[in-house]
Order: sequence, then structure tokens, then C-alpha cells
Amino acid sequence: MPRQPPWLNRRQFLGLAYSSGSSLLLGGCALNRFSEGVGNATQPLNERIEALLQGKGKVPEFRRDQVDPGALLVNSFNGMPRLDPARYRLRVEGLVRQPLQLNLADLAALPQQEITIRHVCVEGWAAIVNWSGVRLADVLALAGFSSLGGYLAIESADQFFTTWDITSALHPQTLLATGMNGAPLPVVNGAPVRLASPIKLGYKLSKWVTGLEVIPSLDSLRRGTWEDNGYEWFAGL
Ligand SMILES: Nc1nc2c(c(=O)[nH]1)N[C@H]1C(S)=C(S)[C@@H](COP(=O)(O)O)O[C@H]1N2
Ligand SMILES: [Mo]
Repeated sequence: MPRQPPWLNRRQFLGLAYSSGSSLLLGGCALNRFSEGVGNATQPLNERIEALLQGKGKVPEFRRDQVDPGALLVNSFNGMPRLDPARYRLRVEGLVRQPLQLNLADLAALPQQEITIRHVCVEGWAAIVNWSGVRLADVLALAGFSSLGGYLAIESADQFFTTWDITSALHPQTLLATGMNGAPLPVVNGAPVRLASPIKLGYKLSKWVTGLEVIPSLDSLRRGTWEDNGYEWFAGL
């Protein structure tokens, strides 16, 4: 068996280890790094997964004083939804043992994390940002996601849509952020809840997240707002 990465519990790990090769081994940063290094197509699947998991540690973070608040440009393709915090619910559904509707107090009750990372937009700008919130992995674990769920579909209030591989979703630095640079997340940046992660390009980091659906496979015609318009699906950094 591959060694268990620290951010997965035993059941999640077994699910990952036995989920289909295609879901774990699609293109992208972790895989590219992996395949350039130790991997080749003739390696047994378990060995490839082991290398992938071991090679995918935490991305080094920046210091809090390296944040440049002015560098983060607002990039929204379809207006700016104003979600009422009191009525906000995050739906977690699909291949889960227990579908959830979490309010902001539910999210605040989970362990709070903070990361200072670089946000990179494919349009040619980047910004160091401090994000706070909960691990996406903790929310998925709360719902008890199935090992058959190789992907996560993410719905936003502005109809923005994207899909992630479950491995990237479970990465310990992938957050559902409710705070930015030490303050509550501003509406323009996705309040009350957005994705933040140092392992994906900006167009995978949904703002105004309202729904998470664990799905078994990708719909080739509906992989994401930007992805369906020619942008690369994995979009790893
Ligand atoms: N819901 C939603 N999320 C989104 C977008 C969007 O238009 N709608 N734009 C994406 C892009 S391309 C980038 S670079 C970042 C920008 O985040 P910011 O506006 O907080 O800087 O949000 C991403 N998430
Ligand atoms: Mo972007």
C-alpha cells in the first residue's frame, strides 16, 4: 500500500488509493512534477499513487507582511452576487454518506486555518494574499465522501462553475475561505465563502460558493465556466 498522507484519514485514503487511475492521474502540476521525476507509464498504479502522494507536500507559504492588498485585482465574469449571510447555506451533496447544508456558524465551528499564498490569474497578474477559513477536506470529511467520488463540482451564486479532482480538493492548503487579509471576506472577493489554494490557478478558485457535489466522473461538456471555453482543466500551479 502507498503510505497514508497526513491529511487523509484511513477511510478516505483507502478510497483514494482504490479509486480509478484516471481520476488521480490526470494532467497537472502534481502529476507533471511526479512524472518528470519518478513516474513512467509502466509503473504499477499503486507505486505511481505513492509517488504522487509523497511528492505532493505543502506549498511553502509567504509571511503575513508580504501581503500586497492592492495587487489582488477583482476578476468576475458575471456580476457580483450579494448573498445574505444569515440565509447562506453551503450544500454538500452527491457521493456522500450525509448530504449537508452548512450555515456560516457551522463553518465557523470547524477548525480554522490561515494561509498566505500567491494567487495567480492566467490573465497575467498575481498577488500574495492571506486567507482564513476551513479546510475543504474537513467539510468533505464531515459529509463522508465516497471513495467513488473522483471529482468535485463547485457551484457559485453567479452561475460560475468549476470541477476539481478530489485529490486537489483534499489538499491541506485548499480552503473554503471566509476571511481575507485579516478581515471578513469582501463581497467582491466572494463573500461569504470562496475557494483559496496555492495549487490551482485563479479560475479554479470559485467565489460565492454555494454548492459542492462529489461526482464519480467528469462530464466532458460541463467541466467549468473557463474550462469549457478552452482553458486547461487541471490548472495546477
Ligand atoms: N464565482 C466566481 N468565481 C471566480 C471568478 C468569477 O468570475 N466568478 N473569477 C475567477 C478568476 S479568473 C480569478 S483570477 C479569481 C479572482 O479573484 P478576486 O476577484 O478575488 O481577485 O476569482 C475566480 N473565481
Ligand atoms: Mo483569473
